[in-house]
Amino acid sequence: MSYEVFWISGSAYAWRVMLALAVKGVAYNSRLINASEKEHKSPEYLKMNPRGKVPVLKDGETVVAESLAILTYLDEKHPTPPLFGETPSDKARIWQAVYEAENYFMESAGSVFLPIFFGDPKEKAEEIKQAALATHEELKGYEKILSHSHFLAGENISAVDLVVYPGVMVLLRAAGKDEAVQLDLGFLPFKDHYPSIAAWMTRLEALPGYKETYPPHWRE
Ligand SMILES: N[C@@H](CCC(=O)N[C@@H](CS)C(=O)NCC(=O)O)C(=O)O
Repeated sequence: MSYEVFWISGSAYAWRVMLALAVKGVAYNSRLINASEKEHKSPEYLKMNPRGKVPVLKDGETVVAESLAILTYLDEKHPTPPLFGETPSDKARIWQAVYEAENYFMESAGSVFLPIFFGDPKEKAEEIKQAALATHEELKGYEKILSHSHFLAGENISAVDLVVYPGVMVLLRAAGKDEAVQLDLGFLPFKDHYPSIAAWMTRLEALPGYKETYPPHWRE
């Protein structure tokens, strides 16, 4: 039986899961949720995830929410290529990087992109600028790593790449909005500021199956 992935177009968290399936070459049924119709708050959906959030992965009777839990589940079921390393020290190193990405990069990037998408960027300009500075610090760290290795945890793709990539994409989408351009947050043109990160993004975008993971409403 094939997996079902419940997702919202443009969700960085759901994107991780679809990228993981692409990396592992595993087929899945896409269940794209219409967020404006609040399908993720329907009684049927809330039975799968009472928090009403995406992503959710359904594997027969098994239902998993929380993107990192889903990545772990998929890694157990399809160990090749491993997303969380093979040795204890690799696992620790990758989990450390994943938690750092979640707690520092996504935290600060979210404080940039959420008010741009859902708030009032003019009113929140100072907070957004502060969060942008913290985000640049994290990006500088990634730029340094990627200037001498192909992926964020070494020469092989791992969970940390799948956590950071969608976050960068959503950040750049927000940074390109007219209201954000006026704030001069220093992310664009991204390739000029962060050439090694940009090259890594191109590598990830070459994954077979990448195209299906791209947010459909971004194509419009
Ligand atoms: N910690 C969760 C975060 C999931 C999350 O925040 N999803 C957002 C989309 S990016 C969502 O479903 N938002 C809809 C809502 O809260 O109504 C994970 O890693 O899966």
